Amino acid sequence: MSSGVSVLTQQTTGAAKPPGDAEDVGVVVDSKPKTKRPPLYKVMLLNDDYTPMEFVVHVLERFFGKTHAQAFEIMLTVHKKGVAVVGVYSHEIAETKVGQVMDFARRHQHPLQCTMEKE
Ligand code: TYC
Repeated sequence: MSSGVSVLTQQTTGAAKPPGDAEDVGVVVDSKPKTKRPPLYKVMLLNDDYTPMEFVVHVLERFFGKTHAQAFEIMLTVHKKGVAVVGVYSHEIAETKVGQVMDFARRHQHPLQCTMEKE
């Protein structure tokens, strides 16, 4: 990131003097650089009473790149606690994951819910 201050030899006035006079050389201070990191989003799975455990494990492997052991552990956390964060992503990636899971669950007629929330 830049310092926010740059010293430039720039004309600061131009009124009655011929350009290029020494007194006309000034200092320009940049405004503060205000680049922001893009927000991140938690993607969460919610528990329900009907979606089979094996289906949730499969979702976690297929769409979230979890190993079978990781997927089983996360599934059990959701089953016991009601919800768990399964990953943190940019808005676009999070939206894609949520869409993929919701679509996959709907196609298999399971009520599994997947949501996203700004971190
Ligand atoms: N509670 C479900 C059952 O007993 C399993 C389950 C786990 C469902 C996680 C959804 O996100 C979920 N079959």
